[in-house]
Amino acid sequence: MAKRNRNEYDNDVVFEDYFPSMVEKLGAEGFVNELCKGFCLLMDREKGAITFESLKRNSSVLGLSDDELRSMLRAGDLNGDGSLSQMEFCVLMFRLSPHLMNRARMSIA
Ligand SMILES: [Ca+2]
Repeated sequence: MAKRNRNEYDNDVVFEDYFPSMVEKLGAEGFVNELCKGFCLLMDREKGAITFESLKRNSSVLGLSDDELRSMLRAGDLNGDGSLSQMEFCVLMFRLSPHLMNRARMSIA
């Protein structure tokens, strides 16, 4: 019986550990696409943005405490509306990984 290995977003995936190998594998453009998928997983579907509540629902996946979730929100919330838009989320993820940012800039430019 052939087994398909498509469940890359299972609960045991740790985001930060996953980044470098993902960029290797996907290239910067593919990495951004994966970020967008990550955003869709984490966002509040009614608001279309990541909120503290929507992060909290996924806190077991992220492995972060309430305080860490709050500081993640604060760090990424550029316009101060208390939630992360898709753009803010991508910017935050890149900021959390400075060397990835450099590589992405090189391949996008
Ligand atoms: Ca915001």
